[in-house]
Amino acid sequence: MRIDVLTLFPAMLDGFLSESMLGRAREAKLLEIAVHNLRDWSTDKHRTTDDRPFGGGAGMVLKCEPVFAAIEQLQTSGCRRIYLTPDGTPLTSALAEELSRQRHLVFLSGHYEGIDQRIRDTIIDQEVSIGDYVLTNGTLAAAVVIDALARFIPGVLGEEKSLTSESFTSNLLDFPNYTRPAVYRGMSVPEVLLQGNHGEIEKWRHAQQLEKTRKVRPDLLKKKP
Ligand code: 6GU
Repeated sequence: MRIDVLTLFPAMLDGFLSESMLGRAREAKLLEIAVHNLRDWSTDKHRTTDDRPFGGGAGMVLKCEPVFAAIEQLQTSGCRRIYLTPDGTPLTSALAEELSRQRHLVFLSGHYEGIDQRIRDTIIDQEVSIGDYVLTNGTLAAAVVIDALARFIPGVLGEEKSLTSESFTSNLLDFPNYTRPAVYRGMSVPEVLLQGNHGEIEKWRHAQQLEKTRKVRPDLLKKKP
């Protein structure tokens, strides 16, 4: 899969996209990611990308010219052009999985008070939010969406535990995990995990998942599995 990210803060992504699983996925060519500075498409000598809003009000608005020029240069036929914004469709595991099956994604990170509506009306295919809170700009949100979708690309997780047993696929939160030592500062690992009876371990883990989900996310229990 190919991903292009358009942002005013490319340095926010450099380290993130080179570390850990994403870094390895890129080295293995499972993912090809390019981060671009929107300023590179500004046309005036001050490298302007924003301007004052028509109608007045606080803050600045991302201009049409650099964004249209950038997206028109980067887009390919059939690619999905996504604008990261708190008023977009909420990101879910299902959406991340769907995005992971696309051949080419172009992410546009907003900034300031917003972007010119004509961009959203014409060269954006989908608007995505990562939750009900507001970030200073969409660049971290783009990082979150990329991380979430990368986990669904075959080969990215390697020997990690299977995706199907996970919280937002099964609608149950995870069970508690333990490793050696069996007793640490007087705290013992639950006996059932030390006995090696896999049927009993499965039952215990499922009960733990139900209890945790009831306590923390009762809304998940009402959803279809
Ligand atoms: Cl996608 N962008 C910004 N700026 N804030 C957010 C967000 C996106 N999703 C949640 N909050």
